[in-house]
Amino acid sequence: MSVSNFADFDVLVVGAGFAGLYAIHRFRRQGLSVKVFEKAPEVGGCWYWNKYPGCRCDIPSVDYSYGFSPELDQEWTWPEAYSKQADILNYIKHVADKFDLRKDIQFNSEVTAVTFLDDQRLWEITTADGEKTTGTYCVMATGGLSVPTKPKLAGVDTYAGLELHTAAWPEGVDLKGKRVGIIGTGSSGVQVVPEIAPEVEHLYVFQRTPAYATPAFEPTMTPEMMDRVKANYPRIRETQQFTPRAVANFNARTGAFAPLPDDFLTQGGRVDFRGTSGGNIKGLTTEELAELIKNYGIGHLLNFQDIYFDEESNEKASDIFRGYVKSSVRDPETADSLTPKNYGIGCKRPVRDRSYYQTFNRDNVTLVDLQKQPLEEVNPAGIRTSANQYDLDVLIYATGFDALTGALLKANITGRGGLKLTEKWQYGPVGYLGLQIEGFPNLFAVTGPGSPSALANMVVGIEQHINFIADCLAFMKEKHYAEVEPTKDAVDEWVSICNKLAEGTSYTASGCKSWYLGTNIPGKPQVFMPYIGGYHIFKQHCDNVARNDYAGFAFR
Ligand code: N01
Repeated sequence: MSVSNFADFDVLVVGAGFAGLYAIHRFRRQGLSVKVFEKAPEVGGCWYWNKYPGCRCDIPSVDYSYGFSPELDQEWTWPEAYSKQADILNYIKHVADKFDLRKDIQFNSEVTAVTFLDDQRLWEITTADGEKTTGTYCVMATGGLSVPTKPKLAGVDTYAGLELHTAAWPEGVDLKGKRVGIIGTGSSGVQVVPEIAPEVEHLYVFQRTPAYATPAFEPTMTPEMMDRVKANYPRIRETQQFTPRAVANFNARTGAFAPLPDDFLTQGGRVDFRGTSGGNIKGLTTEELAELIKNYGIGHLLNFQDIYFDEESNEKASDIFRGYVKSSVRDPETADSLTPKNYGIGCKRPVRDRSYYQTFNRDNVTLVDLQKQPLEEVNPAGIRTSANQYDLDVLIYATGFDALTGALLKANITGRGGLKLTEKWQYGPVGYLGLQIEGFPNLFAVTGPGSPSALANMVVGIEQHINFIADCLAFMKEKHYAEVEPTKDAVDEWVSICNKLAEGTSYTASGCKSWYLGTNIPGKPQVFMPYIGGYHIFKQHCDNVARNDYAGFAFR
């Protein structure tokens, strides 16, 4: 039963991934009625859809999990230190069952419109079957990487073989003995390639831009390590709140936390958002660097703070990486093609691999460098480049997502006075704290553009955002406010802060193209979308806003 006399529910939520599930639990706790709409037949969000071979998280399992329930922490045992997709999905299902969340979720329900009804001051959700439901508040828990993209290549719909996308991978795919092509060498492609290469007859990897792929962390989790984690969970959860990536840096092997640099809480902006205090690469000698890489691996390059802010340091790290590719791949021409040249390390999101480069030493794997032989068309038999026809039984798209804004824009959201979100965001996303948009009262996004989103541990960011929203709704109830939305001044200031922080970093350097910037989607406005200052600073900012009676928000 809704607290409003008019709405079907207090809170409507779109999406039953990590965010939607925690929303049910948190809003219920303060006596609000909640209804969640989910397109899939199961909970899990991106961890439901991305079932491709090799899919695994690159954030430690103990961090990439909910922090709201000490009991859940103690009862759940992670099989690996960095989890496979199936293990994360099992965890999410367990949470849904333990907290009895499924009863508030309507599965197989794609939302086709989200509309503010001006006369009733309610949000109305329409699903694909035409059903309409109203709520006082609406929370878009739709995820930042949930709208897969397929490039508009010539002949793209003519392919006659089996076509797959990593982000919509069906059960029971058998690639044994098949001629397989894969387009895309970002995080998803780099995970798939080494996993399927041993079983396929031949694998053709169609690469447009080579990645900086650094070896993934060792996933082994022993019972002793898990015991140490459980004994330290309260501190792990607390420490996450004080780090840029919302990762506690707890070493389960030794039982030690990595020390936090003193300036974490005072720097207020340009911090080491990789989550460890890596110092600067600039002053290090070749011998010192070689020793560090020998001890910590090539991925340690990403820990040096100055690679994100100083061009020369970035070039130094990028060069070392280029040498690493050369030494990993036997065929010099393939090694050259796999070497990133026109942009620096730290522009795109770090890609973690398991023997990715070594896979190109196999006889049944061919790299097709699309810079040397452009892709001309997809045809019924496969792919034709300027140099060759590649006949394929299976074609895999690992071509990524319309990130951060894609799901919000696709939901067909209309705010006050008929204002469309597509119109409001025609030049790029503008909002306050990644949470709210002017002209869309009582509508909230979770980890939207303008929040740290994918630059930090998403699960911690999600909990922080849902807690903020729930506290704000409690504040409104106490003050008898009916509507909340950000002021224009607050939005302008926040957008300007986000832009200034991103200026002059490796994320926005010339030559850098990434989904953070929207360059992967033709015609998408090119702005750096996440807040770059670090999760911990962002959280402090949100806490201050709440403490000051939600400064920057206008209430009616
Ligand atoms: O997508 P991407 P993703 N012709 O956008 C190529 C998270 N994630 O699914 O670089 C040819 O990174 C494109 O080439 P280019 C993580 O946040 C995490 O791999 O644009 N190629 C690129 O190589 C990640 O960042 C994990 O030139 C085309 C690839 O497709 C995010 O999801 C695992 C093309 C797309 O790479 C997205 O990763 C997986 C075209 N027309 C995902 N269009 C982990 O936790 C695109 N490409 C480890």
